Amino acid sequence: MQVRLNVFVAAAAVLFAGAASAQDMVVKIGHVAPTSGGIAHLGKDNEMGAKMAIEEANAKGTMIGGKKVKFELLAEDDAGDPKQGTSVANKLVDAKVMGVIGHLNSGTSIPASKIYSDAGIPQISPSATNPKFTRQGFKTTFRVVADDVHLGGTLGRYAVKELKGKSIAVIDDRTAYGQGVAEEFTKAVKASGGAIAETQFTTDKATDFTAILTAIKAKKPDVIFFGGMDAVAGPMIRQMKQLGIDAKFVGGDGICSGELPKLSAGAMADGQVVCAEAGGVEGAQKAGMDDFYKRFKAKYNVDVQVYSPYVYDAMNIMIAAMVKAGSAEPAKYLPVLAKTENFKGVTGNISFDEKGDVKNGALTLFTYKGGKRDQIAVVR
Ligand code: ABU
Repeated sequence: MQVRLNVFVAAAAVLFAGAASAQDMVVKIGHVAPTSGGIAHLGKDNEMGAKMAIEEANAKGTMIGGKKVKFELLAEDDAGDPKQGTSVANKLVDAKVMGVIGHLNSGTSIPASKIYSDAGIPQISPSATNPKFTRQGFKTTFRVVADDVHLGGTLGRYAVKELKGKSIAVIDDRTAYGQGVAEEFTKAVKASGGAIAETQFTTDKATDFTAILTAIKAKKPDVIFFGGMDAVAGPMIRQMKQLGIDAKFVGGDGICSGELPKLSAGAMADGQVVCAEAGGVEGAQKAGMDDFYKRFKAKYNVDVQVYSPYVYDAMNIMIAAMVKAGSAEPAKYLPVLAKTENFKGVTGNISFDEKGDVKNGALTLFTYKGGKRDQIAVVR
């Protein structure tokens, strides 16, 4: 009889493990990224980072205000489209999420931030780098990566001083991110004593760059900067090779993915591409990032693209603020979140400034060798 009772208790424990019990408090957190379209691989990378953080928080039995919490991830796809971005932002507000991690793109994060601000819901972007995102005066808006002033500025100086660019061409995809980072790059080139030989534009959906690359080729470029994402950069690098353009190809975090070599169909030469991730760790902190990369690969059987560690940290920062505040109510934990100081994340120690930006953000410069990202340096 006792044996049967034990079997029943064990079976019930298995059945209910992982499900919210009557005493559990359910806390919904939204995540938004483009999980369809050209940069779906980046959006899925972000979403997996969010899921990993949520699952770990649930597994360790996180308590808020004396209650065990079951976090629920409401993952939405904005397709990188500003209109769809605002539509899913409204959907998440209606679903009564307590916070949002996202969006991935600046072009979606910026319009969505007004909706979250109006609803009083904290939003942390792990990857939107346009400076405007945190400069709108919203108390609910945060980001855990450096911005385009830092990205474009560093790359502009690098193009002149390290790559010794004499004929520099600039292309951007006319998105909030692409245009913004290209403008900052251009300013830094000029401030470093360089000059821009040619400026061309494309879109974030374009696939044929023959006309703009032909115009650039006439200027005999030694450096081409692209403000845009890897899905466009890959075919652009391939077409540069087809047109016989032997120039360095430089871009921000949007091109700095694990997928870029595949997207360029192997057309990039070793050391030809220089890009910058909008964060970075060095020294003793590198162990945390390396460990995340390993755990991510073990869990999902795919490599990190760029941003998933930043999503993971953003989610954990939000949860830590709820725990510290003893409440998941946005009005209660928002002031605690804003005071985040020295949070020990896998992407480094994170503190927010008065705008909601990461303090003293780092960048990591990479090139590609043998089809793999190869670190050049971490710079602040
Ligand atoms: N930071 C690059 C990709 C995301 C964005 O800012 O649009």
